[in-house]
Amino acid sequence: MAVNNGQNIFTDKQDFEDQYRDKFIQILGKYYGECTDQERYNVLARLIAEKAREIQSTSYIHANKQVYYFSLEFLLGPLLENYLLNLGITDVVAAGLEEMGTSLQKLAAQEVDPGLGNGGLGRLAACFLDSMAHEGMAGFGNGMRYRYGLFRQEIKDGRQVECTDNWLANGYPWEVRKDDSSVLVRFGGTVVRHEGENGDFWFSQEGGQVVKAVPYDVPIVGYGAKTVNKLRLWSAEPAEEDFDLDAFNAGDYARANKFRSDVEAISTILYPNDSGEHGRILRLKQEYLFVSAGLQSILRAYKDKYGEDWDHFADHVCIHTNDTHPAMCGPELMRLLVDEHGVDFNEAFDIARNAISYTNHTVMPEALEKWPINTFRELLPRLYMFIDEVDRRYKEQLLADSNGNTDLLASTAVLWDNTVRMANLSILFSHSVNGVSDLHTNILKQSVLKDFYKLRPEIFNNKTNGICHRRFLAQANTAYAKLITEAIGTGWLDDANELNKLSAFENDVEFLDEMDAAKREEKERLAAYVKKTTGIEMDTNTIFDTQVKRFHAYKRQLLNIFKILYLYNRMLDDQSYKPAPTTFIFSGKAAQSYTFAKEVIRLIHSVADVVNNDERIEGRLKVVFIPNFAVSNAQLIYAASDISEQISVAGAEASGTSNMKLMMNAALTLGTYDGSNIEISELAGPENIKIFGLRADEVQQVYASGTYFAQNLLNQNPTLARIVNMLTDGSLARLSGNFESIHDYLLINNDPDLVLIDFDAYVKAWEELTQSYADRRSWNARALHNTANSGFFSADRTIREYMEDIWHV
Ligand code: TH1
Repeated sequence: MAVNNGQNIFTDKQDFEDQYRDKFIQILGKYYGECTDQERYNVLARLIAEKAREIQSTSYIHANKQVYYFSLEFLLGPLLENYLLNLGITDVVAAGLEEMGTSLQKLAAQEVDPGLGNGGLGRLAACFLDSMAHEGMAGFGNGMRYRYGLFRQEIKDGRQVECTDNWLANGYPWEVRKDDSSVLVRFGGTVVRHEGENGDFWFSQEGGQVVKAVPYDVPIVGYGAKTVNKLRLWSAEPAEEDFDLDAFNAGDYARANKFRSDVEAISTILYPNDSGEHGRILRLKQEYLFVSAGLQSILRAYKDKYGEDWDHFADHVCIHTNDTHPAMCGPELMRLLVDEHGVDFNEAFDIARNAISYTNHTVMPEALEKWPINTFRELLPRLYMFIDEVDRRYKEQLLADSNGNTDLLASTAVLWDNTVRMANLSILFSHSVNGVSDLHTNILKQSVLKDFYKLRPEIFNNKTNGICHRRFLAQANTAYAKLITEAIGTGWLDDANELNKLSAFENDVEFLDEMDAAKREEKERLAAYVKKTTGIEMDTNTIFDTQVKRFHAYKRQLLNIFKILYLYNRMLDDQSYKPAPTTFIFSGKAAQSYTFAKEVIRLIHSVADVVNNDERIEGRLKVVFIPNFAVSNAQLIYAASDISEQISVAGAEASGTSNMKLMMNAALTLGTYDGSNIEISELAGPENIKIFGLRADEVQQVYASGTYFAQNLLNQNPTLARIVNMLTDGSLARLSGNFESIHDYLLINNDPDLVLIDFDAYVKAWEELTQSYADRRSWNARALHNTANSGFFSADRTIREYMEDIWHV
């Protein structure tokens, strides 16, 4: 693919400057010179978005097949620099801005980082949008425009404090509101049966609450600027006729407004706290809103193009469901086809199944969505009828096929135990089910979804995750990217496999020394950010050992902390013990209601308080927690890291994606044999990664045998027992008290994530790995080998596999 050099967008920097200056008058009615940096950023983004839309209007009209990626989360990150890179106009814009007395860096710093996702799942969706556009396919995102993103994390006295993320405060210049594409979505009410004169009948849902779903479109620019797609995000508003005018006229503003606020609540926040029935209904409403609105707008566009030729719907439209959150796509598509377009029931089912595919992202039982049938039916009475009927026919068929054996029914039916099981719903309505790493897909086939696999093995497939290497390497790590491009040219931006050409430099000492300088530059950039945001100093001569991701017990941040306490204790005991000087970097958020995870964050701060302030360790160990992990600071962190901590209990992390980002940025992985770490180790080779600990099958054996007792293990391991004691003996209590609940998790709950079992192997692996850091050339050669073999993890590759095997584009 030819790389766009941007010349058809701005002929030169003067042309850019002229167009940019004009925009100020148009948009703000004042001159560039009178504006703040925030206003200047806004106008710049509006100009670039407009350029993108001009390409969009010509790029996908003729596509024969369109893919719609349904996801409740899209974690886009800042877009300006990414779009300049993809459009090929970074240099001309930067030069123009310099001419005008400002800088790209300064304006880019004004951009918000929208938190419309929790972590890996939401970021994956954003990386996929980038790759779909890069691959030149018509691939659109469909999601929710939350009024507030995931909370902003502040740290007070070592504790996480959640603050509102008012990301729309200065407007969002990339989006365009499309009033004329609004659709209505109905909740509640009753189903009415209508009869025609010749005995035919049909149903309609009447009454209840009608919500207007209003789309906001964000252009998605592909690298090379050939294709610009869009992400459509839905916002919930009251349908006009429902405003309670009587109450308003009677002066009862609270009542008049109640309906408005009830409706707007649907798109107010991302993933409300899982506790409480109210929160659960709100979540279900969110899921239905973006599913119904998205499908209605797809059907409208389809009808405009192909008329009522529904038989061929699945030849032209793919609906991909990101986890079970959009599971209602199947029955909702049927409902729309049957009730509004007169399609026959069986035909509608076939159309839906042929169009829909599903990705599973986790085996954690608590993430498997289930809704009480009563709640579900009350909120979505007509939709429920479709689920009920499809499920009834499914059960009938299955019983007939299996001679009355009910085992498969119990595991695979949708309606069971008075609940609607969303994973089962997703699978029943999909022609493809995929996991997100080799190991994860095998676990789905062999255990979590084994009965589905028995019944329809052909629908199961693996699609190992990928990441946007342009954002997370080219853009994030400017120093290293420059070095790479000087060595192998720019082809790797287009095709990440070209990173392989870097292998030729693994013995080139000059190159390896330049890598060292590049890494230091990135460390300094991170250190400056940390200094500015927290006041903490980071020594860029130390190893940057990084674990950044959501806080969750299975990800075992606790194991990492125990290692730090081990090193600390040992240094105090033995003055000749000198571990490699290391800065331990943590970053990530814990769900508001996840008490254990929040305690682990508090523990990190207490350990930092003790270790960082103890002169006896001579600054060899330093613990740094970087608040408010988000795409923007993640980019800084990955680029600056030497070690990638990927230490989940084996079998629990479906894939992981920070492991890929860190590998690409030349960090060496220290990890368990879990998720995509296994594929990393195969690509990097055993000398260039450090694997430790129990394997997934061994973990299962430990659970199954029932012979593991954490207390027994501690009785035999005094070093570890001492660390566990520190949780409650006051050693770490100075900042904010002891850690009884973590102590209980280990001893009363018997260490459910096997932290204690893997501890010795982990410490040994860390010591071996960090000892090898001293020989920096050999370290850099291994780091380079990682980058050189990381091309596989470009989301471009992942998307090509989806296109070929699932979407048939
Ligand atoms: C994550 C998985 O934990 C991670 O292993 C994987 O790399 C990533 O998805 C992308 O595939 C998940 N995030 C969520 C978020 C919600 C529910 C389930 C999952 S699984 C809200």
